[in-house]
Amino acid sequence: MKTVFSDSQLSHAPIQEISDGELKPAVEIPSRAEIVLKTVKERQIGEIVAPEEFPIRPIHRVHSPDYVSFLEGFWGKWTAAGRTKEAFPFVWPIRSLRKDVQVDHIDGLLGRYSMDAGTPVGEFTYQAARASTDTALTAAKMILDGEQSAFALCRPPGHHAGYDFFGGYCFFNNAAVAAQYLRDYGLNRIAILDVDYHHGNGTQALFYDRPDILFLSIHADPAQEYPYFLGYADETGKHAGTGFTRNWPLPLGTDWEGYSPALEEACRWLLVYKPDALLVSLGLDCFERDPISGFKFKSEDFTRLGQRLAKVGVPTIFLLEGGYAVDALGTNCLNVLEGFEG
Ligand code: Q9C
Ligand code: ZN
Repeated sequence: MKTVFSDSQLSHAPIQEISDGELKPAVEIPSRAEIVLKTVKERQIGEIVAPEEFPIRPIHRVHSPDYVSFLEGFWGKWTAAGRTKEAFPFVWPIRSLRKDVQVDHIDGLLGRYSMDAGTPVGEFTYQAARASTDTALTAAKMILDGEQSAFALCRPPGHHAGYDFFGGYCFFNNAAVAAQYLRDYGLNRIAILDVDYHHGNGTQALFYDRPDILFLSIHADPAQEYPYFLGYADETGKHAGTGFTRNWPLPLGTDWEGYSPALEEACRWLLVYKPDALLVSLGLDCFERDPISGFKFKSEDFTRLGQRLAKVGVPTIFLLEGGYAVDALGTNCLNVLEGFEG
């Protein structure tokens, strides 16, 4: 399987994040991608190619143009306001506040276009997010060109990002942009299986009313874990998309034994749906030593995950999402990919 990656994705380099009432060292850091890339080379799973540079159009198919422009112009506006460090939002237009005013202040804009205060935005965030999406799109193009699998080594991740907001370390929804691209270039049915530890709220919301993109997610119960406000079992889609979203929220402490029945059910949905392509939002944060997560996967369990997905028998793109136990990230990621390749 080919891997897509660009050094430009390393330029987004958060320093700190707001967590548990203090500023802590950021966990979504460039070394995550570097160790995965290093392990791809060591285990020789295939060629590593740089992404093609795509125009903005495929991103505009999923994200609002004003959100994209906000991210693009963010650093200029931030520094023009005299700010020098990375940025965090701190005020949001929620219940009782006005959503219809055209905010122009940078702190207002940060809240207007975000879902949380835990996602630092820096000088090169836009550039890296574009490169990350280019990586996903290049992998999608490989599938259109007849490859049976591809690995998009995306960073920053994407699955929490929505139509017009960033959050959860995500800026552009790489999996969603790739899925829409596959639809626009000839495939009829796309399935997204999100195995990141956190619910993929952005991806789910983007396709919630659509039957042409099936969204399946196995994750920590949002009653106990971020993102708290989406990812419950009763969310199954709406309008024409009714029945085309499925969630398996699992309790903290879930290990492979607790996880695999949900995975079996998800795979059965894939067999029924018969997608033309499968996109796997591949978070590796189910790992037992992940510093911000509460599942109990061992490294060998990631091999099992890859093996099970191979049996689905559909052209598959793996897109890196979360996973923060940096020292084990390469091993766990390549275990999935090698398990899949058999
Ligand atoms: N005290 C992804 O895995 N909250 N995003 C962490 C820690 C945000 C994770 C709070 C978690 C977002 C792509
Ligand atoms: Zn995650």
